[in-house]
Amino acid sequence: MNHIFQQRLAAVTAEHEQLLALKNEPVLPGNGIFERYKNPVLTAAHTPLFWRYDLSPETNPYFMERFGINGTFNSGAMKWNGKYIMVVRVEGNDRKSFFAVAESPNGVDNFRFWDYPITMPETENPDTNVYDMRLTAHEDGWIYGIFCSERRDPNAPAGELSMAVAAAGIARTKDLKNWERLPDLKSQSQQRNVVLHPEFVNGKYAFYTRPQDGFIDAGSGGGIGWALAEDITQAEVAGETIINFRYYHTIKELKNGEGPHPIKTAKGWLHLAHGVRACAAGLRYVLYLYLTDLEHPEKLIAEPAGHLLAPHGIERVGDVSNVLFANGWIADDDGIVYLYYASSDTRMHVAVSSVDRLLDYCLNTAPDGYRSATSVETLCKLIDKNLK
Ligand code: M1P
Repeated sequence: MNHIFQQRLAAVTAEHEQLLALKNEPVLPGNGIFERYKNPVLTAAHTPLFWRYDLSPETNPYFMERFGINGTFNSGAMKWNGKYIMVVRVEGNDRKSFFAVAESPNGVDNFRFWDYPITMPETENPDTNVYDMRLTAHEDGWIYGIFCSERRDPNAPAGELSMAVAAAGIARTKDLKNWERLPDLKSQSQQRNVVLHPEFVNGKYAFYTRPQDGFIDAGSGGGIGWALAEDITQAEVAGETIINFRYYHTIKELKNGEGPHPIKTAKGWLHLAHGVRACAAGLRYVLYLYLTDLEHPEKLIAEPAGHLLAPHGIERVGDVSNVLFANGWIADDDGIVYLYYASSDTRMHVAVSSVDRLLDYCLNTAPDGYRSATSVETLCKLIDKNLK
């Protein structure tokens, strides 16, 4: 038997097993709102060796990678059959993303990929790239995956190879293995970060949208939108309204987008979203929370100023640096919330909180006053309270 092959197979297998079995632990004392966990929960190195290597010494004598994985990020999440599930955006070295399921028994470590990635059916207009799935177990009985479908702009001039069109792809499943692809969401504008609300609203399917002027620019889009659709099998954005606006000199002045579908709580729908601003280092993506009315999920009740989570330490660096992005969280039956977030378009992390704590944060953190003077007012009120 080939010596190099055997040696490398043993070393790579041992390293992989050690990584998958690594116990995670909270970083304490934290800020009281949530606890970050020490290790990323998924990286490219977590993907199965039988995805990356040809395991035959005859056809792969040097035991070299035959299919490179570049990143595992922007994952949808749900609790399913007692397991913590992520539908992960896996990106190959060829820059194509695809979806794959990883599961953990406890939500914070030991995530393992299922043997096969998801084979997502295409529409008659094949996607070039698919990514960032939001999972919704809808009250109609289906599990929906809404994701970005990207295709080359048909109006791109010859030789212009980066103009693209983003649309919301829609698929549904009962077992996370077999997916039925429905027509993409019809919309006047390009769409990314589209999310399906878990309940019917006035008997209709409700979508959180993100109208955008171009593939990258939200432009005049205004913020996170809301649209109702009669029929999920022919879903169309008609009469979109903006429910979470962008503002000058805030964490979301350039763009924002809904994260996973909101969590239903006694005090309203708890939303997680990302906000983007531009700076000399490029775009900075952070995560923020807002709360909407239980009966009218499109009506804002509360929104703390600023970010909930921003890139920190190693999270700052990756393929697209200075980015936190979240499209999956799980609210467990005991009220614990597992917030899965990706850093720098590279890897997945978890932060743990609870519905009570996130509501407390949402309802008792001052909103943005949009001026330095109002921030100082807010701070002085707290200092007064503490020092009197
Ligand atoms: O690279 C950062 C993120 O950029 C896009 O998000 P948005 O449409 O809000 O700008 C997406 O491509 C996302 O996947 C990516 O993480």
